[in-house]
Amino acid sequence: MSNFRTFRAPDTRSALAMVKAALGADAIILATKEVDNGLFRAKEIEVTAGLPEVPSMPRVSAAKAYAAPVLLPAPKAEAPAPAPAPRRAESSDELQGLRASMEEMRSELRRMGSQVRMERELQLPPPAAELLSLLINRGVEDALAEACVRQALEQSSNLSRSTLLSAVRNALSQRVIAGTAPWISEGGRRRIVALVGPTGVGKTTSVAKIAARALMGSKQKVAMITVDTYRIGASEQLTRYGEIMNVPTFVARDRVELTRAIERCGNAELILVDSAGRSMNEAVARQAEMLRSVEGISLCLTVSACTGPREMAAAAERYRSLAPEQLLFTKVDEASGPGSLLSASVRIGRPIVAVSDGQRVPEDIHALSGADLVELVLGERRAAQTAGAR
Ligand SMILES: Nc1nc2c(ncn2[C@@H]2O[C@H](COP(=O)(O)OP(=O)(O)OP(=O)(O)O)[C@@H](O)[C@H]2O)c(=O)[nH]1
Ligand SMILES: [Mg+2]
Repeated sequence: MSNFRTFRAPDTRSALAMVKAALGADAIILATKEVDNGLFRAKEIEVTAGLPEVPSMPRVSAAKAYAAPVLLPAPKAEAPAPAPAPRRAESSDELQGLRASMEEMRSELRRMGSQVRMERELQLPPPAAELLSLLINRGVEDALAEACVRQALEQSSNLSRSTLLSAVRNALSQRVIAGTAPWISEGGRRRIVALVGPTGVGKTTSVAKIAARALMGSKQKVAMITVDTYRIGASEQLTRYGEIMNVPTFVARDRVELTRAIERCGNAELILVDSAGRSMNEAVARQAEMLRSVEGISLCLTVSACTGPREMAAAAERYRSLAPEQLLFTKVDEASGPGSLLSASVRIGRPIVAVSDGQRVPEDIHALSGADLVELVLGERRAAQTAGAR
């Protein structure tokens, strides 16, 4: 690192703007602190920043540099024009590494900016502001994240980061609701579970995963029904899984056909219903009305964990009228901050019965305990690594 410089401004935003103007977007922030200027002058924010050192070019001796074979006789009268300086060929790996560390620096800059803002605007002590910023970066809705951090502050005997973190863990686990996985047998009692939710989140794949788990794990009798006659090829997708697993699979276009299909499932202990992903509220309501005509059916709202907090809140509101009994989160493997699953569960007040973290059927689906879900939200562990992954 070279060119250390300090910048002072009345607030963080202006100080960071000064850093950017003087050192450019690649500047690395080394430290920020509040400077008390005494009784008669306002406090200031001091930022120390520097620029990463650019790796120097390897030195090449003049003799070596001109050692290329001479194809034409050199002109006698004039001195030979200097050959271009040898340039080191950057490998694409090096460039990629450089780009990744620049991106890291930028996000660190953003994180520190938002942390300092939280310290000042929400009047939080630094470790609490850091944990709040962590939760928000992990996708937890702002208000929920703040409530957890404030609760942690009230219950912590001291303000060390580790004490606060365990209090935040506590606050999160009081809110997260873990449920029983749909593939767990309830002693022979018939269960009918329909997966509903936005388009393309992984409903059909999850139906196949759950069916395979129930078949393999507890040797239950399983049947599948699809009411997705909206999208071309949708019913074939489930039917194909049915053929591979040797599970009876039916297609139902309306209420009457659905009732008939349930009858045809015979003595199946678990009946899984796949539905069409719809984005329009009326379409969602129409489909729900058809599904609710089945006595004892349980709706499992399936949402991708990649959905950001705002979109997740909107999806939770859109499907709230369906009164889903359970929640299933998919694509946890692709989510940089799966914290929005916590907010959705809190909004709807329903348990998370499974999370899916990949495309493999049936490996990539897990039932997590409340504690495991908290670790997933905090980014301490991946779904498949959680101690309780079943
Ligand atoms: N990375 C990842 N991909 C997944 C996961 N679950 C499903 N997918 C993939 O997501 C894509 C869509 O999956 P589908 O099961 O067809 O989704 P759907 O919700 O049934 O889609 P519609 O019926 O069109 O609404 C497929 O490529 C799946 O392999 C998951 O947990 N992680
Ligand atoms: Mg589907």
